[in-house]
Amino acid sequence: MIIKTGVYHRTRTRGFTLAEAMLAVTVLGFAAAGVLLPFVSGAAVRAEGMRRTLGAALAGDLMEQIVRLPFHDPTGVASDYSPGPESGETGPANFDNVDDFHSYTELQGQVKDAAGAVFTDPKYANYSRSVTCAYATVPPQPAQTDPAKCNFILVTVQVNYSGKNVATLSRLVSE
Ligand SMILES: [Ca+2]
Ligand SMILES: [Ca+2]
Repeated sequence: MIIKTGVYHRTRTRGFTLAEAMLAVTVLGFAAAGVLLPFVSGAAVRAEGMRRTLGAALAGDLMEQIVRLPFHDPTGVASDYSPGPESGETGPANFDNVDDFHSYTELQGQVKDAAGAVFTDPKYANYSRSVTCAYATVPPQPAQTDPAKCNFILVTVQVNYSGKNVATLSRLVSE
């Protein structure tokens, strides 16, 4: 009986059964997936990082363009505190005060440089930008519902990539 058991063991160690081989292949498959996954997600993270970096630059560029304008419209009515362009103001080229940029939008593929020309480089093709301007107060000033009593404008620039927000920049402009 002892000798037979020894022979049995030698037979068993000659090779893998089909089930064992399949198990080994499965385990190797999982191991390979585990090794490759970090590389795949690493590339995705890098691409996302680049989108956000360019998005933040586009937000910053537009913000610079906005905040260098005067707080009040130079030719408008001093009591006009309704955000948005005045009559005849059609775009950044003739916007003459900060709140003219309220609701300003550049649709996807229409993002413009500081001179007003649409970027032709394909890397800008999926970006869009939008702006809101809201009259605001800053503590310790009490909150005001009347914009005429506010001496700040909160400017917010949002940049999207294929409709997904990649950068949002807010700045307070004082009167
Ligand atoms: Ca204006
Ligand atoms: Ca205005």
